[in-house]
Amino acid sequence: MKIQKEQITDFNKNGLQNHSENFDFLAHKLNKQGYDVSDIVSKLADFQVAIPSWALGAGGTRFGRFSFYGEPSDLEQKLDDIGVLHSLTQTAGAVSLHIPWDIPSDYKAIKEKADALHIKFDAVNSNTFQDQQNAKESYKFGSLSNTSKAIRDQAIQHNLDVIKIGDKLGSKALTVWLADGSSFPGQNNFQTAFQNTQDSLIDIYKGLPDDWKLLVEYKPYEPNFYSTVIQDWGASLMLANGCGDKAYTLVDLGHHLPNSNIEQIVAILQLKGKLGGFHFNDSKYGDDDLTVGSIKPYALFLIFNELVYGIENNPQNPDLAWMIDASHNIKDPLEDLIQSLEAIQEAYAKALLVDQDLLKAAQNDNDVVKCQEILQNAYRTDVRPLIEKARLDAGGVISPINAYRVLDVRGQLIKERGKHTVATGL
Ligand SMILES: [Mn+2]
Repeated sequence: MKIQKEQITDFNKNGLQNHSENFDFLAHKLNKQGYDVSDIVSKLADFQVAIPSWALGAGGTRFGRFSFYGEPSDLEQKLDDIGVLHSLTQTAGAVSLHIPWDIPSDYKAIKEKADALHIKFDAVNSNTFQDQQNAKESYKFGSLSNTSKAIRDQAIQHNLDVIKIGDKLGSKALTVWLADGSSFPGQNNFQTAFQNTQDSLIDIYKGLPDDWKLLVEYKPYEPNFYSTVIQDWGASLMLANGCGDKAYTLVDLGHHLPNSNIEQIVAILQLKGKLGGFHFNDSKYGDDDLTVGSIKPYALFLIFNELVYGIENNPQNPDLAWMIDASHNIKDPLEDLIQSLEAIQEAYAKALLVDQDLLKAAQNDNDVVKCQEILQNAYRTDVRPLIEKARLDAGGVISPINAYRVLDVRGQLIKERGKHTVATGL
């Protein structure tokens, strides 16, 4: 299924008048306050978020999985789905592949398809959290941290293979997330597990092409429930520093204990030039992988406020790899992703409205009330006309969710693929 330009133009006809009125009203107001509206709109249009190749099908929980009809059954179809998202939103111009779930069978064909859909290959993800068919060694008790050298070597080799696959597609980063840890006290020696992980990561790092990054993701618990080898940003940063300049910390919003101050974590990592990647989702309790912005939109805004500050003020920090890392258990995955993309753009737009000079002055005056007013004035602004404008300028639709439903995308996909397809890797 491919969305045609005429479909987009047709769809936009109905809402154009309304959009223009709303945009003009907001732009006039913001211009009067000294904002450069066209600069904000062009920053929004430039902001692209990678869609992970495992997010196009229905996810599940350990209690079950409920199929969603018309799911993509191979990588080609997954790219088609991202193409649909990108045509409508103009903000999903990248894919993040999971290996081995999505190894291309024909690299040239896959690259051509992605090019035609204007999709880039972002970070590639390795998988040593489950055993692969015919694998010699098992990761039941850990991979890069394992006490067995043979198991560590197999896990290192897998990561080196993933780099080779990504390199053929134009990826520039490897993301490593480990399930390694222990479920019971005494099961692991913390120091040995950490040292083994560091040594293994150094071996992987040695295989990294010069223009690549190694992104080290952390998570406090799950699937191990007593300890995780890379449990927090401190552990990740130590491991990244132990590897070298091309290794960075990756922050996943759901990988924190409740009430962690994530905005402070991203601020300090940027100051140190060590924030490499970012995974979006939302959560109420743990790594719930819910739609971005569905539970704590204000927290997301505060995080974006720090990210925007860092992008402006920390040239020592590289461009970030942005990715949605969510699971879709009861919603249509494509609708869920559209909602996430919208929430990301909204938080970003609001953060761009924070007057950093005014905030700095209020901070220097210790005017606590004014500091809060500055942040919340930005947060309370309805920025949706700015996002619509950015999408329209780039060739997308005014309202992606409405367009998705009016064009009956899911109905078309079911017609093309049938009801009972299951996406790989789930
Ligand atoms: Mn993640």
